[in-house]
Amino acid sequence: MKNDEAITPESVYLNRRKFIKTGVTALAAAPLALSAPNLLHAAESEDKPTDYEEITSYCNFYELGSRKKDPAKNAHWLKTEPWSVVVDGEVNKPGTVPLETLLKPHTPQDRIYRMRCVETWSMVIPWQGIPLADILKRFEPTEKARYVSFETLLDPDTLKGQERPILEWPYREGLRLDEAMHPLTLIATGLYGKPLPNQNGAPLRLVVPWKYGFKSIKSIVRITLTTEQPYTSWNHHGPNEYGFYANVNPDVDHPRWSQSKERRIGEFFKRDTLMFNGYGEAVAHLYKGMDLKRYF
Ligand SMILES: Nc1nc2c(c(=O)[nH]1)N[C@H]1C(S)=C(S)[C@@H](COP(=O)(O)O)O[C@H]1N2
Ligand SMILES: [Mo]
Repeated sequence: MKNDEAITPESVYLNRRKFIKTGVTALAAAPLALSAPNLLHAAESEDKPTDYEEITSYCNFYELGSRKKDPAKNAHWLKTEPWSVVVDGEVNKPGTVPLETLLKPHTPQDRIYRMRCVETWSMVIPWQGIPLADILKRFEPTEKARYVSFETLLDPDTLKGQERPILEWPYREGLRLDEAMHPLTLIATGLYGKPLPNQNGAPLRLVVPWKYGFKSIKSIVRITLTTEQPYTSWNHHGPNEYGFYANVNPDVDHPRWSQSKERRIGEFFKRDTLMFNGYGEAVAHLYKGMDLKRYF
């Protein structure tokens, strides 16, 4: 895949850094008086976006193969039309997500987020999308809703990765409701100003920038609000290795490797991993009083 003119030039994203810095200053000065837009600008990444080529060719999407280059190569296995996303469970108005409006090229907002994989690589990705909260509110979560469960398409005939029992398919992830409603939590429908490539989770995927990459489930077909903590694929696969919370935390090692450093794709030297992937000012309050070594 090659960059072309349709891609918003990198300079446009880099020019926004000044704007973002203003947000950071505001945050330091008055952390409690923050409006949501300021908080978002503060939390957005000041780092240089990773090349489009890297973002779309170095992927984790086991349904399309388990090596990093497989999802781009096998992207055509995923058929995104027709597509529908059901929202059900603890909501007053169950139904389907209005994809016609959501996937229109000009409706989504730009968000530049740092992403950190539990495998210790990271990227900076200019996403387009809309906050998950804006979607969930339309379905009116009930008073009993406490968690949100997400499911990827199940279709082993075409998604050949699902023929192998690496995980229990379909891929499933979950968030606590307050995490799901946080303004940083995004349903992404594009990157670099272009529709989401299949290998990055078309037509829509979750992005939770303060958590390890596996929380950011791709190619979603179902969102269920629940009263109990939902099943999640990686937690089921290895409960000692992949916690339900999966917050980026340099102090909690994966049992088989350290989480204290990361390699930004495109860079040579490793950098220190930041608590909550650097989004602590925006999200630490969600975990007040919790032992994050126990709830890892
Ligand atoms: N359905 C599905 N979603 C998934 C995965 C997957 O294998 N299947 N991999 C996860 C992991 S481990 C990571 S790090 C991110 C990677 O997103 P990217 O390939 O767009 O960078 O997707 C996450 N979402
Ligand atoms: Mo990951």
